[in-house]
Parts: sequence; C-alpha cells; structure tokens
Amino acid sequence: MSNIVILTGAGISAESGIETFRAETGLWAQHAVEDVATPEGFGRNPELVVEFYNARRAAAAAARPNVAHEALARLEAEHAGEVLVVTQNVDDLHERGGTRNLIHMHGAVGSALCAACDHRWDAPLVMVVGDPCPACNAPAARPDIVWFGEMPYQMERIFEALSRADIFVAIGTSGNVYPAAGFVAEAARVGAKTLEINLERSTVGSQFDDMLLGPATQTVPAWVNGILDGAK
Ligand code: BJW
Repeated sequence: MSNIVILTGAGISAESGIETFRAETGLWAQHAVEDVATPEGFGRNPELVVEFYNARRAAAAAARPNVAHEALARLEAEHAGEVLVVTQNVDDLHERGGTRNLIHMHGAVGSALCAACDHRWDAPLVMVVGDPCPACNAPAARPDIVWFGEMPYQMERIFEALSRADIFVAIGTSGNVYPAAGFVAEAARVGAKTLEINLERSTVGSQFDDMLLGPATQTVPAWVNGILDGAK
C-alpha cells in the first residue's frame, strides 16, 4: 500500500481555460508580480489587487474541472494507500473534480481573510476594498491568497505527508516558487520515487527520477490508470 503525495500547479488547470503565470502571454506578462502578489503591492494599491483577484475569481467560476482533475479524484477514491493533493492553485477545480484530501498551500480565490483578526469566510464574487469582517467588523477584508514573502498554508501537514510518501508527483508546475519547488528534494531525501508530469521539463526537472511529458489531460489519466492497474 503506497502513500502518494501530488503537487499541482497552474498547468493542470490550463486546459480548463485558466491562465498560467509564466507562459509568454501568462498572468505575469500582463501584471507586475510585485504589484498584485505581494503584501506591499496590496498596501500601495488595494483596489488594483482586489480587482485582479475579482477577475481570477470570475475566471475560476466560469471554468470546469478537466479529466486530469477528475483522474486524481478517482485515484484518491480507488487507491488503497493515502493520496494527498497539495495544490498551489487558488481555483477550486480539484474540489469540483471530486478530490477531498486537498491542501491549498497558496490560499483560495473563493475565500476572504480578515487582515485584523485572521477570520476567514466565503468571498463574494466581487470583493470591495474596505469590506467589513463578519467576525470583528474591521474594514480589513483581503483575498485569502499567499503572496510572496508570506508563509504558505499547512506546511507542517505537507512535510509530515512527504515524510511518509512512497511516491511524489509534481504536475504542471514550473518549479520557480519555493517552498513548493523544494518538495521533490524532500521526497527524494526520504526515499520516495519521484515523477514530474509537465508539458516541458521544469527548472527542477533534473531532480526527478522520471518524467512524463505532454498535456495534463492526456498524461494524468494515463498515469492514474497505470497506478490503479498495477495494483490489480
Ligand atoms: C502544463 C500545461 C498543460 C502548462 N499540461 N503542464 C528559496 C527558498 C525558499 C523560499 C524562497 C527562496 N527564494 C525566494 C524565496 C521566496 C519566494 C520565492 O519562491 N520566490 C521565487 C520567485 C524565487 N517564496 C515565497 O515568498 C513563499 N513564501 C515563503 O517562502 O515563505 C517562507 C518559507 C520558507 C521555507 C519554508 C516555508 C516558508 C510564498 C510564495 C507565494 C506564491 N504566490 C503565487 C501568487 C499567489 C497565488 C495566485 O495569485 O494565484 O502563487 S506566485 C504564483 O506562482 C502562484 C503559483 O501558485 C506559483 C507557482 O506557479 P506555477 O503553478 O508553477 O505556474 P507557472 O505558470 O510558473 O508554470 C506552469 C507550468 O505548467 C509550466 O511548467 C508549464 O510547462 C506547465 N503547463 N500547460 C501540463 N496543459
């Protein structure tokens, strides 16, 4: 019975119509990262940042999970060992595709966070700067997103799962952002087999034991079928 930890990035949602960050025409080509994905950027121009995430929330709501999201849910349901999906994505396509054992390490566009008391609630489709917190009433609502310089969520739970992993798979992530880009090294350190699934080799691609190149909607269902068939 093997334990599987899966890290996903923007590439798994690309074929659902959600833009990635570092493609030539991706989000970071359209917006300066320091303006929209740092606490300092939010401090300088909260309207711009809230608008950026309102657009991302609308894009996520309009998108549907694809067969790669659904294949990971099937793996969780049918595999005898533990399957944990750790996503860097802020969309909810894994949940809507059926995954239950899931960590959103970079937050979620569907969630709002009070900068004054840390209370969380479901974000409205359109957030407005100065929205009051339903718990403490401070006008301090912000998108519940982990920006550069902030601590990603549930790191202790992630490293605990990595310490017990037999297989670690990274899907559709460019390996540019830490600590997520360091998970392959940690998994290898504890003896897990490591696999990268991507359109092209990522910046940390040489650290993986194996590689499966191609679009996630083809490669992920094929890999999941292989794991489930191998267990029969
Ligand atoms: C397909 C495909 C298809 C396309 N099929 N594939 C060294 C060590 C540790 C930290 C640092 C370090 N140096 C610097 C840091 C700090 C910093 C960092 O990493 N900076 C780098 C720029 C160097 N990290 C942080 O600040 C993080 N916090 C932190 O480190 O706290 C301290 C700490 C230290 C140690 C332990 C624990 C904590 C916070 C990072 C927050 C990232 N936030 C963002 C934006 C917010 C979310 C949002 O708006 O959505 O998160 S940045 C952005 O990048 C977003 C993503 O989640 C993240 C990763 O992007 P991803 O998913 O990889 O997308 P792309 O576009 O880069 O790649 C897409 C991939 O898909 C490509 O490979 C394509 O080939 C592929 N693809 N179509 C399959 N159809």
